Amino acid sequence: MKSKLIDWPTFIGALFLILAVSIPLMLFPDSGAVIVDMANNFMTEKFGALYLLVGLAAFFFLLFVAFSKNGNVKLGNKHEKKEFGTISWAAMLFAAGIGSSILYWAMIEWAYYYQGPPFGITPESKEAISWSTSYGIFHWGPLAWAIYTLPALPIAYFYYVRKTPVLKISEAVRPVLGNKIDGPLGVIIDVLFMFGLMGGAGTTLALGTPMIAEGIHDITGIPITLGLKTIIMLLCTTIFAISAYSGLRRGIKFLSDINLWLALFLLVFVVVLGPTVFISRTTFTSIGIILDNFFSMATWLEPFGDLAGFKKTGFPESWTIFYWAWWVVYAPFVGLFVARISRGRTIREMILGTMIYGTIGSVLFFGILGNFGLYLQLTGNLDVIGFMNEHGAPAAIIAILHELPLAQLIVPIFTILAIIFLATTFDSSSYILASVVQKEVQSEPLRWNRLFWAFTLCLLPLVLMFLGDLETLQTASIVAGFPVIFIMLLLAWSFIKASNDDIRASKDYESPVIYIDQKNTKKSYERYD
Ligand code: NM2
Repeated sequence: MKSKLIDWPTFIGALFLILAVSIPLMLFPDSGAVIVDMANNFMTEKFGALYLLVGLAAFFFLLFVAFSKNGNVKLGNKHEKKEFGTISWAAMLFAAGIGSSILYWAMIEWAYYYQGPPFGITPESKEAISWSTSYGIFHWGPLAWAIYTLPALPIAYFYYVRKTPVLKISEAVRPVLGNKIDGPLGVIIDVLFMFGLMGGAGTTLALGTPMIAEGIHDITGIPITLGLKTIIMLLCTTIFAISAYSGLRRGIKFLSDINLWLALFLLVFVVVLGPTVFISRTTFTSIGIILDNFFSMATWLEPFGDLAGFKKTGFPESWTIFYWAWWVVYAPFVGLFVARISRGRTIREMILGTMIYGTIGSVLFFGILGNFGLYLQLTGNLDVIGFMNEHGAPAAIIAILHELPLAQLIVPIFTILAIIFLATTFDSSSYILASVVQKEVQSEPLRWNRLFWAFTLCLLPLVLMFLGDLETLQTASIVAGFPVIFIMLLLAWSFIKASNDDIRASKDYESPVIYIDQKNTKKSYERYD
């Protein structure tokens, strides 16, 4: 019986938690928004240091693992080839982990920093401009990608090395929590992860939908109404539901490949036909600024903000902390996904690949798209900031694109790319949500199950949009991310514990690629049972 494959407590638990949060928000949108706001402020102000610590800790932990013996371990059998070539692998990784938000923020993040810079710098000064081109890259840079990679370690390890056919977060913490994860504790861990991912997805949809609506409005002249936004959400859901339904190799890989080519086209177009020299010089300089200030950027919490009459900017709460929370909620999902596509690679390849390709991708988007907008601002061709303050960020994004040659072509391409970027994040999310509510995943989770989560991911933001507005959802990641921080800790610990045990027992301890024979893992595995 197929329904026996479903892990009903997790399935129902996740659904229940989502409804328990959404229904009150739907019924009382105004007080709901106030409460969400309070919860956000509470989390970011009281636990800011904890969120920032996650970024730094994940980064150093991964570097340590990559260059230790643990990094030599091969994910899979001894002579197994890589399941996906490196380009497809990097494209899928980027397409899954990054959604339409990169188009949104790469285009416009600088404009916020320009007006509201960190470190007490005068807004709109030359210094503020330098920071404005660097901070976006930092928020999508190596620390952020490290947050994404960490959960992939234990998950890939248990799936391909110990060959446990379960794609679940709870399974990946078995070495630390032992049998307890077979009871309610395991269900709680999986449900909290699913809840986090849905919060992150809510943030993504809440930002992506207005931008896509603006693009469609620009192309067709259809006014931006609730109806248009609803159609957009439904259209995106249909695309990603079909993709998730067709599975990993056909649907998800196919969309990721188109995504890659379209994105490359857009980037090359802007670099070549835009201010090439300005873009390259500014991007290069930003990398230097980030390297020079890496630790200050990673730890700045504005501790004297409102003391001694200083003016608090709220920059850390609105940006770095919010961002880390947003990466955290997506991280176990990206981990599950990266793990799933990394068969045949070593742990080191997986870690360095994710951090390096991921960061390069972010640098390209922010460097090219962001600096193009900045160029328009500085040369006076378009007052992006004035426009944004008056008409909002999505309209400013489209206005920037209009400054390119062949804008009639570029706006549709940008809009389609945004839809595909959204779809490639959501198809893999529903694929993973479906995997987590199954007791076992041999090759792919059940089809109806994938479809179910595809629609659930979109349904709630849709209803919330009708009743309130999307703004409440934009910061959903912060609250939903809090419990996930602790799950991240368990994941790291669990990986080290299990892989150290196995490596010690392995015959090719000294070789550059360590293949772990499952027979040797048995003993250590049994200890946890
Ligand atoms: N992250 C990368 O909306 C999206 O692009 C999905 C967002 C966590 C900031 C991920």
